[in-house]
Amino acid sequence: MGDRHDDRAFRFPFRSGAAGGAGPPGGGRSTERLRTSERLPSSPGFWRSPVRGVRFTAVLGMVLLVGLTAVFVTGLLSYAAYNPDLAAVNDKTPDKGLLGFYLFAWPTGPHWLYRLTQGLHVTGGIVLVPVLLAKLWSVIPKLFALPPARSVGHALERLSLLLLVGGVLFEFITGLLNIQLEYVFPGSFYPLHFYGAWVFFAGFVAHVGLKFPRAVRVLRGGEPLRQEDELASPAPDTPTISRRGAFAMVGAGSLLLLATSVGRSFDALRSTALLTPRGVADPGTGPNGFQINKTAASVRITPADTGERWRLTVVGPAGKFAFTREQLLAMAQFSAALPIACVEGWSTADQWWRGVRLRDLAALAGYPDRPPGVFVESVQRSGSFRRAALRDNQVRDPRSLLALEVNGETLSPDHGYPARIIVPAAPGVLNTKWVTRLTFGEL
Ligand SMILES: Nc1nc2c(c(=O)[nH]1)N[C@H]1C(S)=C(S)[C@@H](COP(=O)(O)O)O[C@H]1N2
Ligand SMILES: [Mo]
Repeated sequence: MGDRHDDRAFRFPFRSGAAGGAGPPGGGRSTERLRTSERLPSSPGFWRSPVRGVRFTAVLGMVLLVGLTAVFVTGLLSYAAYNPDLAAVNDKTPDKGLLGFYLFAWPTGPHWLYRLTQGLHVTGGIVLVPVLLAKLWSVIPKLFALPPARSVGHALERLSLLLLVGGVLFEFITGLLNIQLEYVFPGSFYPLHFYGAWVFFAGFVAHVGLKFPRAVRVLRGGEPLRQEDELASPAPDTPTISRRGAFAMVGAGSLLLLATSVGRSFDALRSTALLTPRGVADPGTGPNGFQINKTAASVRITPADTGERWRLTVVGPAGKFAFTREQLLAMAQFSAALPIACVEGWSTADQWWRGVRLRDLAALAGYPDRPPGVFVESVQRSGSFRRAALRDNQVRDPRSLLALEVNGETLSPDHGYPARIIVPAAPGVLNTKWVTRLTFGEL
């Protein structure tokens, strides 16, 4: 092994100054020193792929500029859709302070809004993995370049890279773990992914500010001279793949991931979503035969909890009222075609829900005109999604239901029998199953 490296050092003698001034430490000129330095990743001659170069990096950088921006923005939207500014039950990051500056009242239309934004967020993130890995690979010589900092400016730049690279890897790893395994985190996934996103974004903005003009110049101009290309190896190996071939490989990797991921958002393609383990329970066929997040059994809901003794309690200024399922079925029934769209990125086509409008229940509770928000509780005893708060605009929407039936059949136990919430454009988390109590009022 040592022989091979020696050989290489002789064939491509390293000349300091030829490649961005990262000379051997101490300026050693003896053959002995050169040999040692060539073996270290801090030497530009150590990195020999002829594919590396500023053009390769600039192209990938531009793809990531667009792609990661889209993933970041849809991520912020996803967080807003949880209504964390509404009530403590919805808020997984009570210490977010200024970082929550952008939160807004999540709308109820178009009814597929969250299905779209979260599908883009998750599938987009998955598809960008090969591009991200290729981009990191393309600049890896710089990670080892010596001296670690040439100036204060350079030191600051490298610090921003730490935020950027650390942040982006952290976000991808936590995101992928969450959609694959769920709940492998110490505490909640949300604060990790939310705060991590802002750390990443700070580094991202700094990096784009520093590199964008150069990337544009590189992409506009022709192939740069080797001396001007600090990412090109000063001692390139014989090519085994062209640069175009390398792009094709990255693109093919992304397409493969896309092909095995988009199915999570479309019923007809569900079986192609090989990378989606969301098949906790086989939903079976028939009216209730669509994706199930958690089964009743998995959150320890027994038939006794939802049987004869079950009541829906409605609370408001008019008092406290309890209804059996039969009484609810005797009220005016309304229908709405709405999907389930989970934070994990999967969603269903529109299902045909039928039940009592939330605004009618609000009227019963004492809000006949402008209904306020509602605090929803299920019979589930533990778990973070057993309760949720909904906004006034969500209660007001005539499509927001306490559903009793789906696709013309009684709700199955796993889809929330005896009654569940369904709200247009809301994330799955807010569509509480096995509901037993609705408290209307300012939250
Ligand atoms: N009580 C209760 N309701 C719940 C949940 C839960 O864990 N407990 N999970 C939510 C989540 S995360 C989703 S995506 C939807 C899924 O609904 P489905 O299983 O009917 O498709 O239910 C929501 N309602
Ligand atoms: Mo979900």
